[in-house]
Amino acid sequence: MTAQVLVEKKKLEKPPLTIHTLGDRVLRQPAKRVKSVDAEIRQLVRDMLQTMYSADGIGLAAPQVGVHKQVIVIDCEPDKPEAPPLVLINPTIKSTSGDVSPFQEGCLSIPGVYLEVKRPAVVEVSYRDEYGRPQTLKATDLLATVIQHEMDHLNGVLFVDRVENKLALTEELVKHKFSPKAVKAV
Ligand code: GNR
Ligand code: NI
Repeated sequence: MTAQVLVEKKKLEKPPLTIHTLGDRVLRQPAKRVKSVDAEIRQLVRDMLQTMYSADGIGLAAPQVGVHKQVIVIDCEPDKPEAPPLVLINPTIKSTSGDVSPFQEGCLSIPGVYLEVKRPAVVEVSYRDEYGRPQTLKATDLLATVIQHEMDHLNGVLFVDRVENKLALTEELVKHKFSPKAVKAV
């Protein structure tokens, strides 16, 4: 029997994991492929889900909690108790649409900062789920954006690296006490 990864969608007073913030080196290190989706990975997924719900996020990538493994959790419907979250292990992009759409993005690792990023509007992604089963998914709209945002985290890339409006970027970072020097060109 494989244990369920599902957790209650609620805020914990003391979340199991700590989220690193912009300027912290761990966010810039690439994540390694998961060799075996086992009980240890499912425990990591559970801890990541509880940490994400506690922080009011709709996505979380393992490098944000200092774990350099290709593990992502996403829940675009955190207020729907019965909607299952999405777990992406070793994700790869199979195709992207030619057309890009702009989206106001935020990141739990850069709290308070919201800026526009343009990304492909549709992505097709292959991955393993929390039981190691291969899956593919075609995503649009917010989900397509969040998947790409999370996959960037696995490569040490943050959404601020992709912001085109550099003036707005600097202003918004300084306003929230982050150093513009922490941004890397992509
Ligand atoms: O909670 C989050 N919201 C969000 C909004 C727009 C685009 C991307 C995101 S992901 C973010 C959580 C996070 O930082 N994941 O890495
Ligand atoms: Ni993020």
